Amino acid sequence: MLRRSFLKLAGGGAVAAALRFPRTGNGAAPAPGQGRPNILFALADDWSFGHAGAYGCKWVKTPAFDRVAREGLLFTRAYTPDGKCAPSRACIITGRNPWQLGAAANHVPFFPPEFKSVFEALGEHGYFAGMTLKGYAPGIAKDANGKTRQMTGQPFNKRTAPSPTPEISHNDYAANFADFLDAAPKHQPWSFWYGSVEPHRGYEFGSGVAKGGKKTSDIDRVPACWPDNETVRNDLLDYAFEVEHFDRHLGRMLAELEKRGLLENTLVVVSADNGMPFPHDKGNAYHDSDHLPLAMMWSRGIRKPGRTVEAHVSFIDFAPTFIELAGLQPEQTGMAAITGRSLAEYFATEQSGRVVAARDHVLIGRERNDVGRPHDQAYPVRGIIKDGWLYLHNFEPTRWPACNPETGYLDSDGGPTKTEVLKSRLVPEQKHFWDTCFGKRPQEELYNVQHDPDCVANLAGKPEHATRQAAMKQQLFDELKQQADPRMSGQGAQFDAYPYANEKDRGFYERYMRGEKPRAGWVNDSDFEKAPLE
Ligand SMILES: [Ca+2]
Repeated sequence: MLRRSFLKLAGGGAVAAALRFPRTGNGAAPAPGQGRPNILFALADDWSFGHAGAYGCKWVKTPAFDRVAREGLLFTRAYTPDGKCAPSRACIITGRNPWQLGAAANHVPFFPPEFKSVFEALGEHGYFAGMTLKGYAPGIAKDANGKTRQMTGQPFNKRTAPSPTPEISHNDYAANFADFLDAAPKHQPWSFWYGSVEPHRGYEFGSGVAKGGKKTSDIDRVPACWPDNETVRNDLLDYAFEVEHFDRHLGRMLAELEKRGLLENTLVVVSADNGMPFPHDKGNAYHDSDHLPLAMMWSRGIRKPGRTVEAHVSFIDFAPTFIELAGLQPEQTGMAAITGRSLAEYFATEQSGRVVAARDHVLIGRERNDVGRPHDQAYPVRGIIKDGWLYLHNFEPTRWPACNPETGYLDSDGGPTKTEVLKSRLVPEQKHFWDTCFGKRPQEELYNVQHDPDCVANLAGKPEHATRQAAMKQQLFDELKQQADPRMSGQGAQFDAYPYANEKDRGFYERYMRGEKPRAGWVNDSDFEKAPLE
């Protein structure tokens, strides 16, 4: 069957059936490997929305991402429900929101054995599942018998290569992908999780200029939550240089698929687990924390490539998409009930824009990210993004949002921009940067993210926005109740009680204040304030 007529068949209510059983031209049974699509899931580590050529950015060059968008779909409103590595990845692999995942709502948890991942399910249903470097992490995931789980597939990490800076991984991701393709049985579909650790910190300071050929003047704007100076601009360019490393390996993977004749029937998904590792972004619940780049291509299955999808989509939508493309019913998978909704409805249409009316908002939130508050407590937040507005509800506003100052603000990765913002606390005309990134926050926050994407002007409590604020809170709480969020039934303290899986850092606050020197490798020594702040 020709591609066009297959896609015609795939329209309307027949999407799932048609996508499950694409046939070859002469009506014969599908050729080996040409039935169910392969899945290449490329996940950068800490990359924010907008920082790709396809979104018009000039100082981050991403030809491979741009190609995926051009030959497939570019999403402009894709959000993780939780802007931190482990909980975001938990949402991806389960199709459930963080508040539906018990201990896996937290960063560095003991991942509950009862939640099967979509890649484990695909592996049980005929897929060959592989991965490289960073899969579900950081956290400890064992099955009921104590055996370590491979929740994103079997690892392929043997190949290494010299890295452009000492801070970039030696993993030769693309070569490991080629090894995986060599190992994949020829008559099976496969899934591969490309788990880059770029652009996670640290960075080689000045590498964006020295090695990436960039100029600090290339940056069109510095977000309003940080000082605009050469140090911050260099930090941004060093981040850009690492994004480009991720993208280069993606480009090599696409070329490898093309060479092997596999690109046509591979769904390629490219995104990041959370926003950039800068204060106010990664680990928070602001717009840049959770709003992420996303592009997908699949020559055989996506109609009218080059479309832009403006609907709100959530990372909990990936797992049901993969299940649908694998021709499985959710109940066959053995996974806990999925909250997300398959994105395949965007593949078989010719329309751009929102397409599905129900996708007019997303829910977001956070529980415990890093340790560094008394008793390993979280900074619990829930939020909703709708109609260009972000409403946030902070459940424990007396706590420090980025963790306690005297223990290094551990919820914010150390780096030049964090250091600049911390310095601003002592400079009266700049202290607003510190207040925005690290100061305590009111219970409710409301931002017009179309006009204030950096979320620096909190409009909650303003009479002219009271109706919107109340309506957004109502919808958020109603939906969280439907999803059995423990925060809605007074049981939220359970998230604080789940132990941090890394014993070395558990109870960090009390141990540090007792005079022990536990070492938090992701921040700088200068991040620790000499005394508690009010
Ligand atoms: Ca991350």
